[in-house]
Amino acid sequence: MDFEKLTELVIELEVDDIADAVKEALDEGKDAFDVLNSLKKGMDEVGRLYEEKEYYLTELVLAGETMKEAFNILKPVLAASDKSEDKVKIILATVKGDNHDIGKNILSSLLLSSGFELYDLGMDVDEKAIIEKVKETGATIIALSTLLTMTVEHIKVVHEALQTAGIRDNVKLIVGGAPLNMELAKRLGADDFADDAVDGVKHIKRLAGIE
Ligand code: B12
Repeated sequence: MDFEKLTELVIELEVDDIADAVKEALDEGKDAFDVLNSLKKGMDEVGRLYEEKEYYLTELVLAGETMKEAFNILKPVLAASDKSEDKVKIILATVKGDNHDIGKNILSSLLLSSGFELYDLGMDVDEKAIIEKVKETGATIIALSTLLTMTVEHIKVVHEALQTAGIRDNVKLIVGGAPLNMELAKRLGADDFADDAVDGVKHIKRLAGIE
């Protein structure tokens, strides 16, 4: 299994074949980080095709699923490696009261393939769980998703709970989801907003001082 083929499988959204291909590459003795890089290359291309409107949301969702399948195989191998130190830690969640996670999961795949250490808390997550995780992991970035107008206010709840806990200045808060825009995000206490996952990764890299 060569690296170009792995990249191709991601671009072609081969969700059913990717796990076997990754297994094959690892069985051949290929380095898990090189495998990850070839998958990331595919994901970068998917991002580019999306930005150029050759791919749409359906393709982005499928690419997310494809990466998820690949990560299921890669994760334990990567976790066992000592190269995974000094990574920027990110907490990702859909806010309390909101059970939409498709967009969050796309962002999750993109962040993992960009080499971040990710703590995905899932959906319907309250401020207590987020603060606990920040304290436990020392994460410096919190990324929150919300799709419901009804739940956007929960971003403010998280922002204020971080202030109360005295750790607001230790983290950057970025938010996304259809009912939001930069102005509203800032009003709710967030530091940043991005309107899609591809752009979200770019913003997060900037917040982390990587690019
Ligand atoms: C799928 C869906 C559901 C599924 C969710 C399944 C799941 N596991 O996620 C189910 C059926 C469970 C559902 C339930 C409900 N839903 Co619904 N749902 C949708 C639907 C059709 C698609 C959402 C979606 O996944 N889009 C695809 C993803 C990829 O897009 P996305 O989430 O916007 O994410 C992108 C960006 O926003 C961004 N992004 C997202 N999060 C983040 C975070 C960060 C940090 C960053 C940087 C970027 C980022 O990146 C993503 C990719 O580029 C939308 C309508 C629509 N067309 O959007 C309604 C919609 C969101 N739902 C709606 C409603 C009202 C509901 C219900 C209340 C319905 C009901 N009466 O029960 C319940 C709520 C349940 C709850 N408590 O959450 C409304 C919300 C209206 C509003 N403004 O409040 C919508 C808009 C439909 C409508 N037009 O009325 N829903």
